[in-house]
Amino acid sequence: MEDTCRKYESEADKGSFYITTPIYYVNATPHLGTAYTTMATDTMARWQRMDGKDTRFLTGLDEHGQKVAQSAAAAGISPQEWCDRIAPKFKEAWKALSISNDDFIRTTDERHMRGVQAFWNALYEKGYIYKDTYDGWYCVPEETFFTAEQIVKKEDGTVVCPDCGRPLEFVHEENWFFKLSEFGDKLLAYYDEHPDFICPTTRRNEVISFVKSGLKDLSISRTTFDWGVPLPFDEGHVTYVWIDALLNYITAIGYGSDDPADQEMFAKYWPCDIHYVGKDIIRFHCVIWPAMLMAAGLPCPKKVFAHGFLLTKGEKMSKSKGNAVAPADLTAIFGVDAYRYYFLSDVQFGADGAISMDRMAQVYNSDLANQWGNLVSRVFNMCGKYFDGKVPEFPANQADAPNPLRDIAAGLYDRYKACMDVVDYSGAVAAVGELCSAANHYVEDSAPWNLAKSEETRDQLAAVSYNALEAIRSMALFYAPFMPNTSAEVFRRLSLEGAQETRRIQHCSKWGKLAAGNAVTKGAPLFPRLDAKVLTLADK
Ligand code: ME8
Repeated sequence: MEDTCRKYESEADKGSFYITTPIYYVNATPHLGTAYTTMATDTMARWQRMDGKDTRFLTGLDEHGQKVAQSAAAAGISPQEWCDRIAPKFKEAWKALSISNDDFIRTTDERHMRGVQAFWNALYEKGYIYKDTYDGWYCVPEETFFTAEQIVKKEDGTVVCPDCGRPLEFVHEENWFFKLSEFGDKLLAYYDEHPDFICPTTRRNEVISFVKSGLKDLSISRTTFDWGVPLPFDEGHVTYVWIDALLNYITAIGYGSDDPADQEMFAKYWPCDIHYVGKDIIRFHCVIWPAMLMAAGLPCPKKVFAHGFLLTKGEKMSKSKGNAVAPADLTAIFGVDAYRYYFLSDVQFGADGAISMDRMAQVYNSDLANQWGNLVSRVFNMCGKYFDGKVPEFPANQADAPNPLRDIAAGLYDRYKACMDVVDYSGAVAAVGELCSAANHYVEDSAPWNLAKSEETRDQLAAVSYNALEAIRSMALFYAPFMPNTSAEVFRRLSLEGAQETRRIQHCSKWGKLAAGNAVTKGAPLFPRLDAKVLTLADK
């Protein structure tokens, strides 16, 4: 991956790993776009756990702000009721996609509101806020302020958002302001000293030139509505929703709490290892967020990785564009694991990716049905037929025979880890795919059906079968962060139930750990070939 970044290793490695998704607005239900970030985060979190890191994976919901207040009012219910109706839909959708988050924060949680207020007090004490009048434009759907220089005026006189093209509101309010303008040089110095902070590199360049163009102070409280976290020292003001939302990353791990257990958690996990975000919200995460943390005297995150957009017919998928597809519509056709595999392997993480049903079907059939699924079926069948459904002993007299699978598997951990270290999912998957395709060729070339014809070649048959089974065990380990359910199933069939829960993948993936005598169950195909009729339906 050329346009990438270096590793996210910190000088003081605490053995912990903290990773987050954005917290999603509750004005929409989960769609392929929000699911994409969440799956990518899940895959990285699963990998870090398997690789021995004490991992914390946070996701959640952004429940305050004008947009949510307006949606609730239009539905004739209170904003809290609105949030309470949407929140379970996210939780269910993530569960259905096998998302293994350790926590789920909602900005209406008491722990969060308390933390936000503690943060206000810190900013106040450190002198980074002041009160003034805001006269300017506001985009409610994006919850973003725009200056007169940034807005777009249409021919009919309407003023629209430069980002999303929707009409802007003019706001005249007395607000609290954050002295963001004081942080330009400090931010540039931080980017300079931490070249890996913003990834991929294109985004880093974009942020640097934005900061160099000059930062203005930011309005961070609102007074014309009340759906937000109240200021601890100024009644009638609620926190600007982006300030509220960004703070979730620290309130969820105990910021603002007096409880020693919370404080310990904060010390363990902060600063965050990676914030995953879409490229739409990079400035909030790479400019405003680190400036807020610097103002409060807290360390900045180690990395923000901004991925691209999933597009349908060339447009970003989103609720407002009316082109949102629910993950369940695709998992019903492809299954959860194939869905996860496709988006993480075929779309280069960082770049935009078109959502194509045809391409999904192609990848499903070639990589999963014909390669991974086929390999497991044929090797487990072989084991049933020739070795009574048991892992054969590897014959000592075969130790010096060429063993291409062992050779490939020997370097797999290093190759895979090197890719995951730079957030290259496609590369990590390709490293496992190489072993998979080699194993299919190996079985084909070794012709076990011929070896089975004579007692003289019985040892060779046992060696071929053992090697193929052992390669499968290794692949199931490395595929587990991407396809956790399939790996769990492969391990069940190998009588190694739960092997994907390991915290020591480097050790467990060492060649030869598969014990002879383990029962091997054949089972149904892991990835049945897709019915052409189903695909025609799906494309409509
Ligand atoms: O921005 N392709 O929430 P949001 C890829 N609440 N990713 C997409 C996508 C697409 N078509 N559509 C959405 C907010 N996403 C704030 C965040 S965080 C402190 C506050 C993903 O519900 C992507 O990660 O609009 C994007 O950044 C995020 O959803 C925006 O979610």
